[in-house]
Amino acid sequence: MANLKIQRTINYTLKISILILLILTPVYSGDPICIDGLFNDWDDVPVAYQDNHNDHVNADFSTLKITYDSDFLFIYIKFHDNEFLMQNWNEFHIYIDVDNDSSTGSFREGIGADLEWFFGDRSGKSYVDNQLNTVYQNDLKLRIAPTITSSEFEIAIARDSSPLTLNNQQTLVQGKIIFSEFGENTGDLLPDVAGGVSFFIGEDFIAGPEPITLERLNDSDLRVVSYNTLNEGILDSERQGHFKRIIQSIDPDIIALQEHSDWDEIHDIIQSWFPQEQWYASWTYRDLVILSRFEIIHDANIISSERTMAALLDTEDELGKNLLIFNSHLSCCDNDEGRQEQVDEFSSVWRTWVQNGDGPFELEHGTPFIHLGDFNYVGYKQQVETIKSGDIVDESQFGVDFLPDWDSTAIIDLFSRQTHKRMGYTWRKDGSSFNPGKLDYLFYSDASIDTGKHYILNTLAMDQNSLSEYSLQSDDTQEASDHLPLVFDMVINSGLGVRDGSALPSSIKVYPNYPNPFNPTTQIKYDLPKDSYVNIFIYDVMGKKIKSLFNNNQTSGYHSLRWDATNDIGESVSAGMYIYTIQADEYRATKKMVLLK
Ligand SMILES: [Ca+2]
Ligand SMILES: [Ca+2]
Ligand SMILES: [Ca+2]
Ligand SMILES: [Ca+2]
Repeated sequence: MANLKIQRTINYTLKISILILLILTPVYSGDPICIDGLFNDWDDVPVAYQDNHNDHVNADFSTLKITYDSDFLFIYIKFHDNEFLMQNWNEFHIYIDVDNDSSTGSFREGIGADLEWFFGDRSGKSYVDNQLNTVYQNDLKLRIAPTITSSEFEIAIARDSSPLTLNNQQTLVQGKIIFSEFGENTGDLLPDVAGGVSFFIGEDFIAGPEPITLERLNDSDLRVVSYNTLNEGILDSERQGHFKRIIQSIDPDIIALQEHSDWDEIHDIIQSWFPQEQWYASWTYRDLVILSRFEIIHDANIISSERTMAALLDTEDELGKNLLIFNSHLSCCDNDEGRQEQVDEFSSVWRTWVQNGDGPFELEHGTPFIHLGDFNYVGYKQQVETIKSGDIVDESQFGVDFLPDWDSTAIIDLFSRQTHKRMGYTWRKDGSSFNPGKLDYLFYSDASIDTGKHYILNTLAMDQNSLSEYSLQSDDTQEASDHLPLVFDMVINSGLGVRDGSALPSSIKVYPNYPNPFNPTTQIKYDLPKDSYVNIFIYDVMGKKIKSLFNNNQTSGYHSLRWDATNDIGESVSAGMYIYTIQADEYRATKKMVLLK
């Protein structure tokens, strides 16, 4: 009798437990994180742990977020204050219990860590079946952004990497994470109590990004590519075929090369790849050269180290103005002082040129300009700041700060991603201890230039169909150079220019929004042959209306509206696909657009 009672109680308890489990088992969902050094893609990811303030020695961990997509485990770490360099100058350790089993791996703060990664040392340890293996960034497919100092970082580790699958013995589904300031029991520990921060990986599939096609949005867009060709790669017979396919598929108007010191052979090669048109080449300054379909009016060295050059291109017919290109290859690696001096000097040269007209050649006020190249930015973020906003560090030698754009504002630091992957790195060397990073930059004067399409080409990330479409091979960018080409289209006339024929459109027409994909604004153009009641609404992919862009009577003619990626209450919306509809009387059109962040 007593036994039966116990049995019934057990059954009852079991039923209740299962019920509770069913109710409490959450559905885990990943997030489409782009490792690019921008963090708005983390906005919707819940905080996994908020660490105490002032429980540290040098570096005070604050916020931890954890998510995943189909390829990567993503970790976001933010500090309460100060800036740090993730791949150097620190003793930060992360411990990951990848099988959620405290009896396997190295026991630490209540978890069994099967992977320890020492960020500042760029090495780690993986424990599999009680065997210890030393691992490096490429074993994890470790990607971290930004590559410069920051108070927040986004980190990706491949879910199929050997340390996370315990040498293919498991699929990563659940684990625990600890961050430690010094890799020992001093300094800040995250979390503040033993046991780690748990994470779970659901069975949801996170689709890859909408591929960025290689073509221009409009034939009239001017395209520039910045490319460090690694030790005169284009002249290297072993690599020339890779470069030829890459450059031909990009089809640029302007090519800015770094690590290229031959002064004229390059011109013949580029010309032979594009025989239909005349190409022009600048003089080669140190290892910098600019090639262009437009005549080069002037070119010059800009700073004493010869690490920045300029070329003025005759784009009068295309832009109504000439175009100024700065091409830089700054000092490498741990030479932070050298890089800072180079950007300080650049800012002072530009200030003198703009303010006093005292430069290497005559320059018309308002000339559109971009500054691109291999900036080797792997240290202090101040060096980026100096180029962007003219904030000079050594003012005693280089003079006062100077906002570099024509409208006395900062210029724009372009954040691009790879065409087929949510990654923003432009440099990758799998045999190096350094994880891939953003070393190549493009800054542009937004007072004089609008962006069209822009991307980083990484053929390894492209599918076979896309490769075939552009006559590319999977290993092209990998074999050509340790840098990837950075492509930027300039939009000068955003479609509002001269129209021939009658003053009024003959039929109703809605054009594709432009640019698309876009960030952060896009333009929607449409023609009305007669006065109409017009409404333009924007919907998210779930079909929810998020913005009424226009809802009123409108006169016949050529119209355009801008959408700044905000909803009806003025909040910025998240990256992704959106749908816009235009209704004018009985006419209705629906089109898709993609917001990139
Ligand atoms: Ca990001
Ligand atoms: Ca802390
Ligand atoms: Ca374990
Ligand atoms: Ca702590």
